[in-house]
Amino acid sequence: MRVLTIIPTYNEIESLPKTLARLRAAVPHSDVLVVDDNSPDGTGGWADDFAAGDGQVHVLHRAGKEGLGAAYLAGFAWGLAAGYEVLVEMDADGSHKPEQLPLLLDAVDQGADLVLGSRWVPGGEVVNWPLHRKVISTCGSLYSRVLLGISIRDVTGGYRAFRRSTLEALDFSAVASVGYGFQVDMLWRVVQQGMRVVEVPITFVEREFGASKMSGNIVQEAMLNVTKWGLSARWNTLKGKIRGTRVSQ
Ligand SMILES: Nc1nc2c(ncn2[C@@H]2O[C@H](COP(=O)(O)OP(=O)(O)OP(=O)(O)O)[C@@H](O)[C@H]2O)c(=O)[nH]1
Ligand SMILES: [Mg+2]
Repeated sequence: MRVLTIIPTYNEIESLPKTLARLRAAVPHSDVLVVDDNSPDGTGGWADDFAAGDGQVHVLHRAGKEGLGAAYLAGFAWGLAAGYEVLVEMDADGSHKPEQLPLLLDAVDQGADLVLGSRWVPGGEVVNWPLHRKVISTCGSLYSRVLLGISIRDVTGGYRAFRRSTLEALDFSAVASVGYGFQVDMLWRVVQQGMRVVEVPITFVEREFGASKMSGNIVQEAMLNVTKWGLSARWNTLKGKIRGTRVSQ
């Protein structure tokens, strides 16, 4: 299968070289697309130099910082146009171990439409996270599970592998969320299509270098959207039931 690993970057000059070297060594058959939002620290220029010496690495430059979601959508569009069969999401900061990518790709091979690298299934773990991050992440996933009525444990994780046909079934123009909200948004759309989502355990490692782009606004956006989607799904089910009752009367 032709695999493209997409790595969005914003000021990752310290992390990207290590992640890219590890990825190229661990999964040499995967091509790579770095999607850089004109990082002030020169990450995009560094990636260009690297790509000049490695024909499997490509760089997509965007004009400015528009959030993780917009960067991934641009990366997916690029990858689909280039004919890749599997499109992978991976952070630049070392949190997603390139050495574990084969686990995700195996699950695609076995038929999954979307594979989630999961911190919260047995065997999954988080290394070096402060307690408050664990609490936010587990509570966020629990809240989404209950509201959306899904059994998935890690809804916000960003280490994922999409089958090409999965992305082709989605309407990118309707995806407006940024940050974690983007990950939940994409997952919810895939679930609603009735496609097969599989979680595989991963070891998530807190970034060693650079600054996190996580913010209170991003958490808030995700929570608000989940509430909206969950209520709207319940409302639609209820409406269906009421209609069904009327028809059968
Ligand atoms: N192109 C682009 N990449 C981004 C943007 N925001 C974040 N990223 C990248 O997306 C990945 C995840 O971002 P992080 O800052 O690590 O966010 P996080 O993983 O949610 O937060 P931490 O766990 O604290 O690191 C990293 O590779 C970032 O460089 C953006 O606006 N544009
Ligand atoms: Mg990170």
